[in-house]
Amino acid sequence: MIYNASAECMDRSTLESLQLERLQQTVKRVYENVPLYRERFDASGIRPGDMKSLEDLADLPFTVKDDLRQTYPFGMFAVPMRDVARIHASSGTTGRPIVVGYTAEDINTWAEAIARTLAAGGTTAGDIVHNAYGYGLFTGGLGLHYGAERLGATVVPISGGQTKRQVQLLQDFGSNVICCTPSYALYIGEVAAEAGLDLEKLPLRVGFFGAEPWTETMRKAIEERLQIDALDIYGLSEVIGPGVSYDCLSKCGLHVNEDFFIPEIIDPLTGTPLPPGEKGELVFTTITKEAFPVIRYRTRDITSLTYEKCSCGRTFARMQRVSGRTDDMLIIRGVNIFPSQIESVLMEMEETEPHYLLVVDRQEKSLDTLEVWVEVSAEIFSDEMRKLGALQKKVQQELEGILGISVGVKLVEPKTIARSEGKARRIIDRREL
Ligand code: DLL
Repeated sequence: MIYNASAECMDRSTLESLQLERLQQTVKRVYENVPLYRERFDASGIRPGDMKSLEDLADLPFTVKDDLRQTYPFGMFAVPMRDVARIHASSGTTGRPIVVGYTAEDINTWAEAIARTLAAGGTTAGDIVHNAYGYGLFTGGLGLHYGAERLGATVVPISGGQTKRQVQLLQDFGSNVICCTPSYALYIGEVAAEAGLDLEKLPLRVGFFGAEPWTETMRKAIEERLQIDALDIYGLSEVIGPGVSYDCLSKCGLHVNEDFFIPEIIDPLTGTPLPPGEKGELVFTTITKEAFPVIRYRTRDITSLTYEKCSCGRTFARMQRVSGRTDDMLIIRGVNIFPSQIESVLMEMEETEPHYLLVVDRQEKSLDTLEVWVEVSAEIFSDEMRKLGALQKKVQQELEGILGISVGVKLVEPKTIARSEGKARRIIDRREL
Protein backbone atom coordinates (compact mmCIF):
# COMPACT_ATOMS: atom_id res chain seq x y z
CA MET A 1 0.00 0.00 0.00
CA ILE A 2 1.28 3.45 -0.87
CA TYR A 3 0.54 6.15 1.70
CA ASN A 4 1.36 9.16 -0.45
CA ALA A 5 1.65 8.17 -4.10
CA SER A 6 2.04 11.77 -5.29
CA ALA A 7 5.32 11.93 -3.36
CA GLU A 8 6.52 8.31 -3.34
CA CYS A 9 5.89 7.72 -7.05
CA MET A 10 6.79 11.17 -8.37
CA ASP A 11 8.60 11.04 -11.68
CA ARG A 12 12.34 11.62 -11.28
CA SER A 13 12.52 14.92 -13.09
CA THR A 14 9.75 16.48 -10.97
CA LEU A 15 11.41 15.05 -7.87
CA GLU A 16 14.78 16.46 -8.86
CA SER A 17 13.43 19.97 -9.42
CA LEU A 18 11.70 19.79 -6.05
CA GLN A 19 14.96 18.63 -4.45
CA LEU A 20 16.91 21.47 -6.03
CA GLU A 21 14.44 24.09 -4.89
CA ARG A 22 14.47 22.69 -1.34
CA LEU A 23 18.25 22.35 -1.33
CA GLN A 24 18.64 26.02 -2.29
CA GLN A 25 16.32 27.05 0.55
CA THR A 26 18.17 24.85 3.05
CA VAL A 27 21.61 26.11 2.08
CA LYS A 28 20.39 29.68 2.46
CA ARG A 29 18.79 28.90 5.81
CA VAL A 30 21.85 27.26 7.35
CA TYR A 31 24.14 29.99 5.98
CA GLU A 32 22.02 32.64 7.65
CA ASN A 33 21.35 30.84 10.93
CA VAL A 34 24.11 28.37 11.83
CA PRO A 35 27.58 29.87 12.48
CA LEU A 36 29.39 26.56 11.79
CA TYR A 37 27.91 26.31 8.29
CA ARG A 38 28.52 29.99 7.53
CA GLU A 39 32.20 29.66 8.50
CA ARG A 40 32.63 26.44 6.52
CA PHE A 41 30.95 27.82 3.41
CA ASP A 42 32.95 31.07 3.63
CA ALA A 43 36.17 29.11 4.01
CA SER A 44 35.40 27.11 0.86
CA GLY A 45 34.26 30.22 -1.02
CA ILE A 46 30.67 29.00 -1.31
CA ARG A 47 27.78 31.46 -1.46
CA PRO A 48 24.21 30.30 -0.75
CA GLY A 49 23.25 31.27 -4.32
CA ASP A 50 25.78 28.82 -5.80
CA MET A 51 23.46 25.80 -5.84
CA LYS A 52 22.45 25.92 -9.50
CA SER A 53 21.98 22.19 -9.95
CA LEU A 54 21.89 19.08 -7.77
CA GLU A 55 25.46 18.30 -8.87
CA ASP A 56 26.62 21.43 -7.00
CA LEU A 57 25.80 19.63 -3.76
CA ALA A 58 29.13 17.80 -4.14
CA ASP A 59 30.96 21.12 -3.64
CA LEU A 60 29.60 21.59 -0.14
CA PRO A 61 31.76 20.55 2.81
CA PHE A 62 30.83 17.43 4.82
CA THR A 63 29.41 17.54 8.33
CA VAL A 64 30.61 14.90 10.80
CA LYS A 65 29.53 13.67 14.20
CA ASP A 66 32.32 15.59 15.87
CA ASP A 67 30.91 18.89 14.54
CA LEU A 68 27.73 18.11 16.46
CA ARG A 69 29.71 17.32 19.60
CA GLN A 70 31.67 20.57 19.33
CA THR A 71 28.48 22.60 19.13
CA TYR A 72 26.77 20.72 21.99
CA PRO A 73 23.98 21.17 22.91
CA PHE A 74 22.12 23.57 20.60
CA GLY A 75 24.80 25.15 18.41
CA MET A 76 23.55 23.56 15.17
CA PHE A 77 19.93 24.65 15.60
CA ALA A 78 18.75 26.89 12.77
CA VAL A 79 15.69 28.32 14.56
CA PRO A 80 15.27 30.19 17.87
CA MET A 81 14.63 27.91 20.87
CA ARG A 82 11.03 29.10 21.18
CA ASP A 83 10.34 27.40 17.84
CA VAL A 84 11.82 24.08 18.96
CA ALA A 85 8.96 21.78 19.87
CA ARG A 86 10.99 18.72 20.87
CA ILE A 87 14.49 17.52 21.60
CA HIS A 88 15.91 14.02 21.16
CA ALA A 89 19.41 12.77 21.79
CA SER A 90 21.46 9.73 20.91
CA SER A 91 23.82 8.60 23.59
CA GLY A 92 26.49 6.94 21.47
CA THR A 93 29.21 4.96 23.15
CA THR A 94 31.64 7.74 23.98
CA GLY A 95 31.61 11.46 24.69
CA ARG A 96 28.79 13.93 24.72
CA PRO A 97 25.42 12.89 23.36
CA ILE A 98 24.28 14.21 19.99
CA VAL A 99 21.35 16.54 20.59
CA VAL A 100 18.80 17.13 17.86
CA GLY A 101 15.79 19.48 17.72
CA TYR A 102 12.45 19.53 15.88
CA THR A 103 9.96 22.27 15.11
CA ALA A 104 6.28 21.34 15.01
CA GLU A 105 6.64 21.15 11.21
CA ASP A 106 9.64 18.79 11.52
CA ILE A 107 7.55 16.46 13.69
CA ASN A 108 4.93 16.62 10.97
CA THR A 109 7.46 15.64 8.31
CA TRP A 110 8.68 12.80 10.50
CA ALA A 111 5.16 11.46 11.08
CA GLU A 112 4.65 11.48 7.30
CA ALA A 113 7.91 9.57 6.76
CA ILE A 114 6.86 6.90 9.25
CA ALA A 115 3.30 6.71 7.95
CA ARG A 116 4.79 5.92 4.52
CA THR A 117 6.99 3.27 6.14
CA LEU A 118 4.19 1.54 7.99
CA ALA A 119 1.86 1.66 4.99
CA ALA A 120 4.56 0.10 2.80
CA GLY A 121 4.23 -3.01 4.98
CA GLY A 122 0.47 -3.00 4.60
CA THR A 123 -0.38 -1.29 7.90
CA THR A 124 -3.76 0.45 7.82
CA ALA A 125 -5.93 2.56 10.11
CA GLY A 126 -7.60 -0.58 11.40
CA ASP A 127 -4.39 -2.10 12.78
CA ILE A 128 -3.05 -2.31 16.31
CA VAL A 129 0.64 -1.38 16.47
CA HIS A 130 2.74 -2.80 19.30
CA ASN A 131 5.57 -0.28 19.58
CA ALA A 132 8.44 -1.78 21.58
CA TYR A 133 11.08 0.76 20.56
CA GLY A 134 12.31 2.69 23.59
CA TYR A 135 10.40 5.87 24.41
CA GLY A 136 12.38 8.86 25.66
CA LEU A 137 15.35 10.66 24.18
CA PHE A 138 15.88 7.77 21.72
CA THR A 139 14.03 8.55 18.49
CA GLY A 140 12.61 5.03 18.00
CA GLY A 141 9.63 5.11 20.38
CA LEU A 142 8.12 8.53 19.69
CA GLY A 143 9.12 8.41 16.01
CA LEU A 144 7.11 5.26 15.28
CA HIS A 145 4.36 6.44 17.62
CA TYR A 146 3.56 9.63 15.73
CA GLY A 147 3.73 7.87 12.37
CA ALA A 148 1.33 5.14 13.49
CA GLU A 149 -1.07 7.78 14.80
CA ARG A 150 -0.79 9.70 11.53
CA LEU A 151 -1.88 6.57 9.75
CA GLY A 152 -4.86 6.33 12.06
CA ALA A 153 -3.76 3.04 13.62
CA THR A 154 -4.16 2.14 17.31
CA VAL A 155 -0.80 2.46 19.10
CA VAL A 156 0.30 0.39 22.06
CA PRO A 157 3.19 2.50 23.46
CA ILE A 158 4.78 -0.34 25.41
CA SER A 159 8.43 0.73 24.94
CA GLY A 160 11.23 -1.81 25.57
CA GLY A 161 11.60 -4.22 28.49
CA GLN A 162 9.39 -6.54 30.59
CA THR A 163 9.41 -9.06 27.80
CA LYS A 164 6.95 -11.50 29.37
CA ARG A 165 4.43 -8.71 29.66
CA GLN A 166 5.07 -7.75 26.05
CA VAL A 167 4.20 -11.27 24.98
CA GLN A 168 1.09 -11.32 27.14
CA LEU A 169 -0.17 -8.01 25.72
CA LEU A 170 0.68 -8.96 22.15
CA GLN A 171 -1.66 -11.87 22.65
CA ASP A 172 -4.37 -10.13 24.68
CA PHE A 173 -4.62 -7.05 22.45
CA GLY A 174 -4.28 -9.01 19.22
CA SER A 175 -1.71 -6.61 17.76
CA ASN A 176 -1.18 -6.89 14.01
CA VAL A 177 2.04 -4.94 13.77
CA ILE A 178 5.20 -4.96 15.87
CA CYS A 179 8.03 -2.42 15.96
CA CYS A 180 11.34 -3.05 17.74
CA THR A 181 15.00 -3.83 17.06
CA PRO A 182 15.59 -7.10 15.18
CA SER A 183 17.51 -8.56 18.12
CA TYR A 184 14.62 -7.78 20.45
CA ALA A 185 12.18 -9.35 18.00
CA LEU A 186 14.10 -12.62 18.27
CA TYR A 187 14.07 -12.39 22.04
CA ILE A 188 10.33 -11.73 22.10
CA GLY A 189 9.92 -14.79 19.86
CA GLU A 190 11.98 -16.84 22.29
CA VAL A 191 9.97 -15.75 25.32
CA ALA A 192 6.70 -16.33 23.47
CA ALA A 193 7.77 -19.86 22.58
CA GLU A 194 8.72 -20.52 26.20
CA ALA A 195 5.33 -19.32 27.32
CA GLY A 196 3.87 -21.97 25.03
CA LEU A 197 2.32 -19.39 22.73
CA ASP A 198 1.51 -20.54 19.23
CA LEU A 199 2.68 -17.53 17.25
CA GLU A 200 0.97 -18.78 14.14
CA LYS A 201 -2.35 -18.26 15.84
CA LEU A 202 -1.71 -14.60 16.66
CA PRO A 203 -3.03 -11.90 14.31
CA LEU A 204 0.50 -10.46 14.14
CA ARG A 205 1.30 -9.88 10.46
CA VAL A 206 4.25 -7.60 9.95
CA GLY A 207 7.16 -6.06 11.87
CA PHE A 208 9.32 -2.97 11.31
CA PHE A 209 12.81 -3.67 12.53
CA GLY A 210 15.80 -1.37 12.60
CA ALA A 211 18.10 0.80 14.72
CA GLU A 212 20.90 -1.77 14.39
CA PRO A 213 22.46 -3.72 11.51
CA TRP A 214 20.94 -7.07 10.61
CA THR A 215 21.15 -9.50 7.73
CA GLU A 216 18.91 -11.28 5.24
CA THR A 217 19.39 -14.50 7.18
CA MET A 218 18.26 -12.76 10.35
CA ARG A 219 15.19 -11.58 8.42
CA LYS A 220 14.36 -15.18 7.60
CA ALA A 221 14.89 -16.27 11.19
CA ILE A 222 12.52 -13.59 12.49
CA GLU A 223 9.94 -14.33 9.82
CA GLU A 224 9.99 -18.00 10.71
CA ARG A 225 9.88 -17.53 14.44
CA LEU A 226 7.21 -14.87 14.53
CA GLN A 227 5.36 -15.97 11.38
CA ILE A 228 5.30 -12.43 9.97
CA ASP A 229 6.86 -10.30 7.24
CA ALA A 230 9.99 -8.68 8.68
CA LEU A 231 10.68 -5.27 7.12
CA ASP A 232 13.71 -3.06 7.50
CA ILE A 233 13.42 0.53 8.70
CA TYR A 234 16.46 2.77 8.70
CA GLY A 235 17.25 6.15 10.16
CA LEU A 236 19.47 8.15 12.44
CA SER A 237 18.80 10.91 14.94
CA GLU A 238 20.96 13.43 13.12
CA VAL A 239 18.84 13.16 9.96
CA ILE A 240 15.40 12.83 11.66
CA GLY A 241 15.29 9.45 13.41
CA PRO A 242 13.62 6.29 12.02
CA GLY A 243 11.88 6.68 8.66
CA VAL A 244 14.75 8.01 6.56
CA SER A 245 14.28 4.90 4.41
CA TYR A 246 12.00 1.87 4.46
CA ASP A 247 11.41 -1.53 2.93
CA CYS A 248 8.29 -2.33 0.97
CA LEU A 249 6.90 -5.86 0.81
CA SER A 250 9.12 -6.68 -2.20
CA LYS A 251 12.06 -6.53 0.27
CA CYS A 252 14.57 -5.41 -2.31
CA GLY A 253 16.15 -2.34 -0.79
CA LEU A 254 14.97 0.55 1.35
CA HIS A 255 13.18 3.48 -0.30
CA VAL A 256 14.79 6.75 0.77
CA ASN A 257 12.29 9.53 1.47
CA GLU A 258 14.01 11.60 -1.18
CA ASP A 259 11.65 14.54 -1.04
CA PHE A 260 13.01 15.10 2.50
CA PHE A 261 16.57 13.74 2.35
CA ILE A 262 19.13 13.61 -0.47
CA PRO A 263 21.37 10.54 -0.22
CA GLU A 264 24.90 10.20 -1.63
CA ILE A 265 27.48 7.43 -1.45
CA ILE A 266 31.10 8.46 -1.02
CA ASP A 267 34.43 6.73 -0.76
CA PRO A 268 35.02 6.89 3.01
CA LEU A 269 38.75 7.43 2.54
CA THR A 270 38.78 10.15 -0.13
CA GLY A 271 35.28 11.66 0.19
CA THR A 272 34.73 11.27 -3.58
CA PRO A 273 31.10 10.59 -4.60
CA LEU A 274 30.59 7.06 -5.98
CA PRO A 275 28.19 6.01 -8.78
CA PRO A 276 24.97 4.00 -8.17
CA GLY A 277 25.63 0.37 -7.34
CA GLU A 278 28.97 1.02 -5.65
CA LYS A 279 29.32 0.43 -1.95
CA GLY A 280 30.58 3.21 0.25
CA GLU A 281 29.64 5.55 3.09
CA LEU A 282 26.12 6.94 3.09
CA VAL A 283 25.81 10.74 3.31
CA PHE A 284 22.60 12.73 3.79
CA THR A 285 21.49 16.30 3.24
CA THR A 286 18.13 17.20 4.74
CA ILE A 287 16.09 19.51 2.53
CA THR A 288 12.97 20.21 4.57
CA LYS A 289 14.17 20.17 8.17
CA GLU A 290 13.78 23.49 10.00
CA ALA A 291 15.29 23.14 13.48
CA PHE A 292 18.21 20.86 12.71
CA PRO A 293 19.13 20.75 9.04
CA VAL A 294 22.27 18.82 8.13
CA ILE A 295 24.41 19.32 5.05
CA ARG A 296 26.24 16.27 3.65
CA TYR A 297 26.19 14.47 6.96
CA ARG A 298 28.49 11.44 7.03
CA THR A 299 26.54 8.58 8.59
CA ARG A 300 29.45 6.08 8.71
CA ASP A 301 26.94 3.47 7.49
CA ILE A 302 28.02 1.38 4.53
CA THR A 303 25.63 0.64 1.69
CA SER A 304 24.95 1.33 -2.02
CA LEU A 305 22.15 3.10 -3.89
CA THR A 306 20.07 2.24 -6.93
CA TYR A 307 17.77 4.58 -8.87
CA GLU A 308 15.93 1.82 -10.70
CA LYS A 309 12.20 1.88 -10.17
CA CYS A 310 10.96 -0.74 -7.72
CA SER A 311 8.27 -3.24 -8.70
CA CYS A 312 6.03 -1.60 -6.07
CA GLY A 313 5.87 1.55 -8.18
CA ARG A 314 7.86 3.85 -5.90
CA THR A 315 10.43 5.97 -7.69
CA PHE A 316 12.59 6.94 -4.71
CA ALA A 317 16.21 5.79 -4.70
CA ARG A 318 16.70 2.54 -2.84
CA MET A 319 19.56 1.73 -0.51
CA GLN A 320 20.72 -1.80 0.15
CA ARG A 321 20.43 -2.86 3.76
CA VAL A 322 23.32 -1.38 5.77
CA SER A 323 26.12 -3.94 5.73
CA GLY A 324 28.21 -2.37 8.46
CA ARG A 325 29.65 0.86 9.77
CA THR A 326 32.99 2.37 8.93
CA ASP A 327 33.59 2.43 12.67
CA ASP A 328 32.47 -1.08 13.61
CA MET A 329 34.60 -2.71 11.00
CA LEU A 330 37.04 -4.84 12.94
CA ILE A 331 40.58 -4.91 11.70
CA ILE A 332 42.09 -8.15 12.87
CA ARG A 333 45.65 -8.88 11.88
CA GLY A 334 45.21 -6.43 9.03
CA VAL A 335 42.06 -8.05 7.67
CA ASN A 336 38.82 -6.05 7.52
CA ILE A 337 35.94 -7.89 9.10
CA PHE A 338 32.31 -6.90 9.45
CA PRO A 339 30.11 -8.45 12.14
CA SER A 340 27.44 -8.95 9.45
CA GLN A 341 29.67 -11.48 7.65
CA ILE A 342 29.85 -13.53 10.82
CA GLU A 343 26.14 -13.19 11.45
CA SER A 344 25.26 -14.58 8.02
CA VAL A 345 27.38 -17.67 8.60
CA LEU A 346 25.90 -18.35 12.01
CA MET A 347 22.35 -17.80 10.84
CA GLU A 348 22.76 -20.28 8.00
CA MET A 349 23.59 -23.10 10.41
CA GLU A 350 20.72 -25.04 11.86
CA GLU A 351 22.45 -26.08 15.03
CA THR A 352 23.29 -22.57 16.22
CA GLU A 353 20.95 -19.99 17.70
CA PRO A 354 20.85 -16.39 16.44
CA HIS A 355 22.62 -15.09 19.55
CA TYR A 356 26.32 -14.38 19.36
CA LEU A 357 29.13 -12.26 20.68
CA LEU A 358 32.46 -11.35 19.12
CA VAL A 359 35.36 -11.10 21.52
CA VAL A 360 38.45 -9.41 20.19
CA ASP A 361 41.64 -9.53 22.21
CA ARG A 362 45.30 -8.81 21.87
CA GLN A 363 47.89 -11.40 22.79
CA GLU A 364 51.19 -10.63 24.42
CA LYS A 365 53.08 -10.48 21.17
CA SER A 366 50.42 -8.04 19.96
CA LEU A 367 48.66 -10.61 17.83
CA ASP A 368 44.95 -9.89 17.65
CA THR A 369 42.52 -12.73 18.18
CA LEU A 370 38.87 -13.09 17.35
CA GLU A 371 36.72 -15.46 19.31
CA VAL A 372 33.12 -16.01 18.31
CA TRP A 373 30.78 -17.10 21.06
CA VAL A 374 27.61 -18.63 19.79
CA GLU A 375 24.67 -20.28 21.47
CA VAL A 376 23.66 -23.74 20.39
CA SER A 377 20.21 -25.21 20.75
CA ALA A 378 19.36 -27.08 23.95
CA GLU A 379 19.24 -30.48 22.19
CA ILE A 380 22.69 -30.05 20.73
CA PHE A 381 24.15 -28.83 23.97
CA SER A 382 22.98 -31.90 25.83
CA ASP A 383 24.53 -34.14 23.16
CA GLU A 384 27.77 -35.97 23.71
CA MET A 385 31.06 -34.06 23.73
CA ARG A 386 32.16 -35.62 20.48
CA LYS A 387 29.25 -34.12 18.59
CA LEU A 388 29.81 -30.71 20.16
CA GLY A 389 33.45 -30.89 19.18
CA ALA A 390 32.49 -31.66 15.59
CA LEU A 391 30.03 -28.78 15.49
CA GLN A 392 32.60 -26.39 16.86
CA LYS A 393 35.00 -27.41 14.08
CA LYS A 394 32.31 -26.98 11.49
CA VAL A 395 31.44 -23.44 12.64
CA GLN A 396 35.12 -22.58 12.78
CA GLN A 397 35.79 -23.84 9.27
CA GLU A 398 32.81 -21.97 7.81
CA LEU A 399 33.87 -18.74 9.50
CA GLU A 400 37.50 -19.06 8.50
CA GLY A 401 36.45 -19.75 4.92
CA ILE A 402 34.46 -16.51 4.75
CA LEU A 403 36.75 -14.28 6.80
CA GLY A 404 40.15 -15.51 5.68
CA ILE A 405 41.68 -15.43 9.17
CA SER A 406 41.80 -17.95 11.96
CA VAL A 407 39.04 -17.63 14.54
CA GLY A 408 38.28 -19.25 17.85
CA VAL A 409 34.77 -20.59 18.36
CA LYS A 410 33.15 -21.12 21.72
CA LEU A 411 29.82 -22.90 21.80
CA VAL A 412 27.81 -21.76 24.75
CA GLU A 413 24.65 -22.98 26.43
CA PRO A 414 21.30 -21.57 25.41
CA LYS A 415 20.56 -18.20 27.08
CA THR A 416 24.16 -17.53 28.12
CA ILE A 417 24.50 -14.47 25.93
CA ALA A 418 22.74 -11.40 27.29
CA ARG A 419 19.57 -10.46 25.39
CA SER A 420 18.98 -6.86 24.47
CA GLU A 421 15.73 -4.95 24.70
CA GLY A 422 17.05 -2.25 22.42
CA LYS A 423 20.20 -2.13 20.32
CA ALA A 424 22.25 -5.30 20.73
CA ARG A 425 25.89 -5.04 21.77
CA ARG A 426 27.70 -7.80 19.96
CA ILE A 427 31.35 -6.85 20.10
CA ILE A 428 33.64 -6.89 23.08
CA ASP A 429 36.93 -5.36 22.06
CA ARG A 430 39.43 -5.94 24.81
CA ARG A 431 42.26 -4.40 22.81
CA GLU A 432 41.34 -0.94 24.04
CA LEU A 433 41.58 -1.88 27.71
O1 DLL B 1 18.53 4.08 15.63
C1 DLL B 1 16.84 5.48 14.66
C2 DLL B 1 15.98 4.30 14.43
C3 DLL B 1 15.05 3.94 15.38
C4 DLL B 1 16.04 3.60 13.23
C5 DLL B 1 14.19 2.87 15.16
C6 DLL B 1 15.18 2.54 12.97
C7 DLL B 1 14.26 2.16 13.94
P1 DLL B 1 20.33 6.39 16.24
O2 DLL B 1 20.16 5.92 17.64
O3 DLL B 1 20.79 7.79 16.03
O4 DLL B 1 18.93 6.32 15.50
O5 DLL B 1 21.27 5.36 15.50
C8 DLL B 1 21.50 5.48 14.12
O6 DLL B 1 21.78 3.10 13.88
O7 DLL B 1 23.57 5.32 11.74
C9 DLL B 1 22.93 2.96 11.84
O8 DLL B 1 24.28 2.70 12.13
C10 DLL B 1 22.06 2.20 12.81
N1 DLL B 1 20.81 1.81 12.16
C11 DLL B 1 19.59 2.38 12.26
N2 DLL B 1 18.69 1.69 11.52
C12 DLL B 1 19.35 0.67 10.93
C13 DLL B 1 18.99 -0.39 10.05
C14 DLL B 1 18.17 5.20 15.31
N3 DLL B 1 17.74 -0.58 9.63
C15 DLL B 1 22.38 4.37 13.63
N4 DLL B 1 19.98 -1.21 9.62
C16 DLL B 1 22.57 4.41 12.13
C17 DLL B 1 21.25 -1.05 10.04
C18 DLL B 1 20.72 0.76 11.33
N5 DLL B 1 21.64 -0.10 10.88
